[in-house]
Amino acid sequence: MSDSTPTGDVPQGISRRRFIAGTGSLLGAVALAGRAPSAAALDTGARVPALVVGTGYGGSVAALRLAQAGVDVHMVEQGMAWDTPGPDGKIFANTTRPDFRSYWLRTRTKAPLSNFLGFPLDKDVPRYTGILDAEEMGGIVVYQGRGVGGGSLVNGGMAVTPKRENFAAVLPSVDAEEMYRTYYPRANAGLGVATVDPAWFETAECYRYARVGRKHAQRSGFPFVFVPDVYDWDYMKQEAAGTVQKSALDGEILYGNNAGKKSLQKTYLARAAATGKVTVTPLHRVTSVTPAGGPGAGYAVTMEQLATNGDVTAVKTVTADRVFFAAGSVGTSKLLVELKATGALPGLNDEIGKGWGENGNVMCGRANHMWDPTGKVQSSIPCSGIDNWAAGGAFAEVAPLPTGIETYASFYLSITKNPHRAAFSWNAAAGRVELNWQTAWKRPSIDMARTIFDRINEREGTIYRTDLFGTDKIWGDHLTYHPLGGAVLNKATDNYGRLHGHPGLYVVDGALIPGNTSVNPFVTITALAERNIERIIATDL
Ligand code: FAE
Repeated sequence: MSDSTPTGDVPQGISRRRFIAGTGSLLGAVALAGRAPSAAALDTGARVPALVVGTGYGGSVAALRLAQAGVDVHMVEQGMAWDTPGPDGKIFANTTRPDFRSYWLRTRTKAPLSNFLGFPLDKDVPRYTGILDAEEMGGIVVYQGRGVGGGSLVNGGMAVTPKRENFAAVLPSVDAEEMYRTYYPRANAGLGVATVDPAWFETAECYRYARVGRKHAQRSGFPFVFVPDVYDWDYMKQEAAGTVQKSALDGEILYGNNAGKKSLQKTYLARAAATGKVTVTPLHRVTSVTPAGGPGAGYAVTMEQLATNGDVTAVKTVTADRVFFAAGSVGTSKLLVELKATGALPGLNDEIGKGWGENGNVMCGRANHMWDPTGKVQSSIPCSGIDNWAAGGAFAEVAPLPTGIETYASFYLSITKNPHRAAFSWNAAAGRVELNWQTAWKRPSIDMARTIFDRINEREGTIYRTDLFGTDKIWGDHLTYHPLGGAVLNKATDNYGRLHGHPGLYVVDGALIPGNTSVNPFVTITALAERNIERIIATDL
């Protein structure tokens, strides 16, 4: 779940110092400017050497590394730049007070937790190119970030490297040794990943919920692990001390974070901007990519310019020598499936659109006893998890429930070894791409999550909450935060993301990963992009 000025309403000098303190020398001085590439209009008829569709993790890595190799890069992003404060002086809306900035072209909010204590939480909002997309397709709601920075604008920043023994199931064709030696460390450094200070954790009121989560996990015999994050932990300590504007401790996460989170705008995109070779065109949606002529002529890329109410105000076509698809698992898959089916990219193979999964996401809450309060003020940034992957197929993030009141609730997002994979297909009559995910396919995920929470409930004498996802509904099984796949590595592409059939077209985002990463996915998406772009630069340019 961030911005070109590090905060919306904190004086810039203060926030920049905090940011420097939290990132150290890791990212280099350029990143500390915290500035995304300048926005520039791309006009019809322009010719660019490299065009990147989307500005999330895969796109940001590709843009930075191409620019460092001397290539001029143009990034096209359908969402907003998120660099201008709204009427309240802040760039992003608070999680508890969604407004026009919060949702992508919806007239009613669609909060992942739809209810609380029996009351529905959703409300009407003006239709706007807001930051969080709740895309409903094929029996599942797929949450995604929209704007310069992609998912890094809205996510919890949990930066988890999968266990080495699970890696073969994540990316079977990739040399694990190389990933763990070179590309995971490179991704973690580039993202500014760090772990909470364990001594501070023990006393911080805002992590009471995580300590309760640990106690319950350990009493039932489950391994409890600290999980790294891209939040500036030093800034959070100062939030707790009351010396800076509160962000994580004001519950900011889902609709953007106005201070301490190191989104891509502060890391990869800031470094890309500092090369002087990367520009971004926000509020433009790529709709077509097709060969511009004979071999070597590049690709004609068509895009729609969007007004903030979603209306199309112009259609533009430019030519790009190379196109990097980085529109996210769903965005890239939808584009490629349509372009193959409609004949714009006839050389794509039959793997396009296949191998999509939701990282086995399922949520639940538990009702604790009165002697186990989880805290009125909870940091919106999770820092820990329960690892029952090997024994029960579930890794559960100990998640916050930052409501501002004492709820006595423990809340979890589980990532499970769900075996089901869906496919995208083109519905010609309706003129849209569809996904054949089945609601019932979440059953294995629920069973796997229960390997943890049934046992904890039994040990603690507690019960599941039934009021968070409706009335009398335990499981948040209707959604995912982690869409993966649809243009799987070494199937739809070669082993480095080159699309079959069309030289000069590449996939660099979460679409490459076949449905599951066993943990939260963005470090793996980043590391894989680092691996692939290094090879592409060495051999294709
Ligand atoms: P992504 O970041 O989604 O970027 C794609 C970009 O392309 C977006 O900005 C789109 O607006 C843009 N786009 C799409 N279509 C077009 C088009 N046609 N033309 C132009 N632009 C387009 O892709 N992961 C973790 O590892 N840890 C977490 O703690 C975590 N928490 C999450 C919490 C929430 C609420 C959500 C929604 C996600 C969370 N994730 C988390 C998932 C993570 O953000 C996601 O895997 C990555 O952002 C995916 O990266 P990609 O580069 O694939």
